[in-house]
Amino acid sequence: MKIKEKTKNINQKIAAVGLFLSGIIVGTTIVATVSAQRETDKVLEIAKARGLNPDHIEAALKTYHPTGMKDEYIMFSSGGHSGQVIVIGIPSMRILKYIAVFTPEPWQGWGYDDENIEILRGDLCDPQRAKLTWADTHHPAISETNGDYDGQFLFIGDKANSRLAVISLKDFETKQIVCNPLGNSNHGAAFVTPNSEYIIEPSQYAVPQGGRYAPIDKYAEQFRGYITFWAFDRAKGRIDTEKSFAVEVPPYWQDLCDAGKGPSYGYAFCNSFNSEMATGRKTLDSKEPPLEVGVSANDMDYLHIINWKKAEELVKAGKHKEVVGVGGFKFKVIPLDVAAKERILVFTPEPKSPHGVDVSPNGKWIVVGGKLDTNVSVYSIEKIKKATEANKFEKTDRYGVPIIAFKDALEAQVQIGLGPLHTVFDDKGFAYTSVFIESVVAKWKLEEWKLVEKLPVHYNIGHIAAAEGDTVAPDGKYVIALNKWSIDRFSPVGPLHPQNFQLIDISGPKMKLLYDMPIPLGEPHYAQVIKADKLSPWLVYPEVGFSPAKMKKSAHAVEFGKEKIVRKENKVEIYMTAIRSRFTPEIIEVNQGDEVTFYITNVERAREATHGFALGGYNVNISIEPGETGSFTIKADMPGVFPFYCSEFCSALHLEMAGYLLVKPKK
Ligand code: K7E
Ligand code: CUA
Repeated sequence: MKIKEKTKNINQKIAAVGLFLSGIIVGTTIVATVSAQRETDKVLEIAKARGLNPDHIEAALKTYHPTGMKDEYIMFSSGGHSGQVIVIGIPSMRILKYIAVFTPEPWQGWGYDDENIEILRGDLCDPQRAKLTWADTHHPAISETNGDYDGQFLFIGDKANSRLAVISLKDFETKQIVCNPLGNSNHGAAFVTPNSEYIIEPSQYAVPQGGRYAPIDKYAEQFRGYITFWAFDRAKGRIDTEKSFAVEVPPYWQDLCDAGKGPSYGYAFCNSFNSEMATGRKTLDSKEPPLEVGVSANDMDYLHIINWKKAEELVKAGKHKEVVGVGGFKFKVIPLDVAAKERILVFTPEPKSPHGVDVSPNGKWIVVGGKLDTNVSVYSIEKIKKATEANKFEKTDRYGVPIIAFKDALEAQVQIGLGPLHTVFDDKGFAYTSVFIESVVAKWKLEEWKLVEKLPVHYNIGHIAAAEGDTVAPDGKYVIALNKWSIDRFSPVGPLHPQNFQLIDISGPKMKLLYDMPIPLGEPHYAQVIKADKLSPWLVYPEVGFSPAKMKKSAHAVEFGKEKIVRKENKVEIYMTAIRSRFTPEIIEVNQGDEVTFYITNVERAREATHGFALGGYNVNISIEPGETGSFTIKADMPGVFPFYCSEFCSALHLEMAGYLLVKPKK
């Protein structure tokens, strides 16, 4: 009986979809003509042959983009340990670009061009970090104005090496990398304050101040964490390292942060998960607990509440120290005792192996997920401020940091499932939390503090992203589950599986799974989703001879017809132009041992007329986009004849776009 009813239901649904499809097929008239009916039958036949049910058909209709149709949203996803950023169209889930950030990438010429080699070396980077060729990117952050994405810049952190990158969304290229001289790992980077005044980078694994050596049994005395506030100079599009500062914090292994907004503007909230200060087994036969046990011993760790507005004033008043860090670089630090005394740093307990912290769109609520908890814990900024102003603390920690009692800061706990991690929001007052252990997205209602629905995802969701879902004005519509495991979702490709991004429709009363997208590049962590029309990238560079690194006309640009070769002793400079389908000059002869620099200007103004410059044997491939001046330098120590050619298929005579570098041997 029940099965019959169900079948009837499905049949009705299919008929409804059929009617809907016939409506589409006949276009403006809704009259189901005979030919439309035939088309509908054909569609339903395909669906039947492929085993698709009405939900699948609906999902296909909501995600399919015929040729030329563009996506409504753009997602910037971390590329995990690929060290890159992945740009994805939503809802089609098509990959649009990998932005080269910390890792060399030949198509973009990233790491081969002189100017971007310099960016990769980084600012404030010690010699070791200046040589790195990979990173573990975790959290991308789009620049904000008044708490809303403005589409101008993107920031992303490198967990492995405590670095931060600035990407311009004018050309989707990396403009700056900074190293944090205070330590060797971060995690929460990058999170921006509501006007991108600062980019927040918390350290993760505590190390001795400034990256010095200290024995592990001096952990409590000498190891420290840092919450770094990198000052962003929007006009220059660069981090101003001089104006940046850090707040020293106890060695509790800080995790993610989020910036307050509205009533919580001026604050940053950061998690920690090793208030035990566990240091693992110091010897192989040690009876001490291993790290994962030691670090998880306490039921509570500390939510760090940082008043960055006040910290900024203290730095202006000179109440900071200059710490000499890794590589001898100096950095402004507000010492822990000052931070505690001035109430720049205040704690409140947070349960059970905390991970994500996310501020609600109205700025009133701070949502914390605990990896081993079944609740999300919601804190009230009003209560936090009230307790701080009234000096109502239950105690201080061993470093003198005041602690607000859990009950004095907590607004509510919502039981949503085992292992809540990260939370994003929609435009209707709902929150969506990733629940790792249970493998679900949990939808719950803010202010009613009630679980509404759980949707299974495949599998073990880490982060979660929503359309503008961490701004003051989320769009609703879509949530993307950033699942860590795909297991059986795709055709097997060996033991290393891709991750699985799942697109979820949240526009209706029930969440609906629309699409599975494999991510085969690295393990992404966070992603942000911006309305596509907020981006206005260049289609060609604004003028001929443009340097993307300097974001202005290159000093080495050359006009078409004014190409030249300049020799000064054993230095040779080649000022070359590229245009379909010719490099000028084409034949270049140098002597073995010369230092040879090519400055190549792509004089094209046409969209897509990119030329690549590939030089075999010397490890060179640069990308010279329309208007760009690219450059590279080689030491011509290999004698011989080396063909160079254009590595982008730019025209019918693209193979002919070539030349020779002749390196004449020493006698
Ligand atoms: Cu934001 Cu993966 Cu770095 Cu959680 S972390 S999943
Ligand atoms: Cu230029 Cu191919």
